[in-house]
Amino acid sequence: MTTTTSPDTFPNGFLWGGATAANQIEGAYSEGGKGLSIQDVMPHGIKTPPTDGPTPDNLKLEAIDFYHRYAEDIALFAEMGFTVFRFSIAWSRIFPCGDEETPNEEGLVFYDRVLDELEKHGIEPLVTISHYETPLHLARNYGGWMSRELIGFYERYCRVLFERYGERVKYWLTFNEINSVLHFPLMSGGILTPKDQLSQQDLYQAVHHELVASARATRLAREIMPTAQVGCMILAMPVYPLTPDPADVVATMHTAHDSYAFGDIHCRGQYPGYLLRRFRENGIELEITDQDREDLTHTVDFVSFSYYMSSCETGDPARKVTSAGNLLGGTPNPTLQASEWGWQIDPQGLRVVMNDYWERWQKPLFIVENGLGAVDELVEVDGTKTVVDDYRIGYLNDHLVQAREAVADGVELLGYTTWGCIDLVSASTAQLSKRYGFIYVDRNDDGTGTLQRYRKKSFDWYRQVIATNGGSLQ
Ligand code: BGP
Repeated sequence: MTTTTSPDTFPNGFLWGGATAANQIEGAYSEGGKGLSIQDVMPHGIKTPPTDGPTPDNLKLEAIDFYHRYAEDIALFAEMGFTVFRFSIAWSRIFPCGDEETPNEEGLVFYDRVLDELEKHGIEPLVTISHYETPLHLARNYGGWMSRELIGFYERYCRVLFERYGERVKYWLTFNEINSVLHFPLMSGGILTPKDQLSQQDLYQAVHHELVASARATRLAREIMPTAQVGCMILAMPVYPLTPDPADVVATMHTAHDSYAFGDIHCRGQYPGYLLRRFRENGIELEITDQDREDLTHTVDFVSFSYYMSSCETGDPARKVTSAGNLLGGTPNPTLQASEWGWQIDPQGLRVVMNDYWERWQKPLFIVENGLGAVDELVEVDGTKTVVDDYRIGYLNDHLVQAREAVADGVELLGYTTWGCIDLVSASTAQLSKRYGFIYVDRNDDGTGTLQRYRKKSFDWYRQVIATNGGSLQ
């Protein structure tokens, strides 16, 4: 395990908890008046085309049944000492098609109940407004975020959420991993056109619409909930030059710009020069209205991000490799080990990315995803079923140590939520066997299992970390 060089600890009031997304935990895909979302037709994750409708092999249709078991699950989070819980609201529970005038009351009531439960345990909610869950109707009938009309639908959805939950929810995230739309147009942008048939023009227009929608949500939040804090959410994957060759360094800069652009716009309120240049040189002419420009000036209060891994970049096409397991691709780093799914494990990269973002944007940061997807084995220890997940403890410990280093470097960090604090369905592969949780859920990739919950060894470890505000880290 990495050792810390600093005696500093996390700030007082630091928020500790876990993160989830509606489509990966709730199930009940057609209950409570919910409409279909794109996830209901994505049974095998991001690598395969969508199906015509929901199919029995789609684990997300039932997921881990949080829809019916939320009280039990939140009680377990409370037992670990969570002070924050990140979850998303399923847009298609509130607006089943996405383009209705009035919301579905039953959907709103479900989240009232979730918030009641969190309040009961003194857990602060952190709400993602859109986490890879565009209503399917918007994807099929409008072309997803390629259509400007989605800005209005999203704004209406936000207004409903802010008016309904504004007094109970302080922290909001507009779009999960907004930069991922460049890589996964369906999952992140509700765009059914296969990526290889999608023009850069259409893709960046969709990006623009999401960015404007995010800024409008921020403005609306300030009007309706003056004390709310709105953050953008970025998939952070630091990219290193494969060699000291300046050509590799320049290639690295270009790849890094893909992610920086989203933070730059959210934090500075305008398009950066390097992106405008890319548009010019590739014949991309976006429709950007004066109103859009004004909207974009409503910048976020904080920057949240997911962090799992880093990768390398090279300017030499012969050396460029896209390793199969990597979320965004990228050339593997020869100095790092990878997870069972090929994600390269790099705790120090977290410190690097935190310093980088802080220096670039000068906005408080929030780590809203970090964790290890691994195969777990349920075993019996002293008569109790559990998982001895020392590998997960090691991963999280080492990342938290580096986060603490970054705090000692002067980075302002609001909190930390591990990804998939309870086992859930994977976003990229739609498996349940890729487990992240402190809580094991008895459900298998073939759909069998009792859905019963079991505390893993990491459950007690995390409780200790929270109780000591990180003091127990090694
Ligand atoms: C992020 C997503 C999450 C989550 C996580 C882990 O990209 O925001 O929804 O799933 O990655 O990825 P996976 O589930 O593919 O292992």
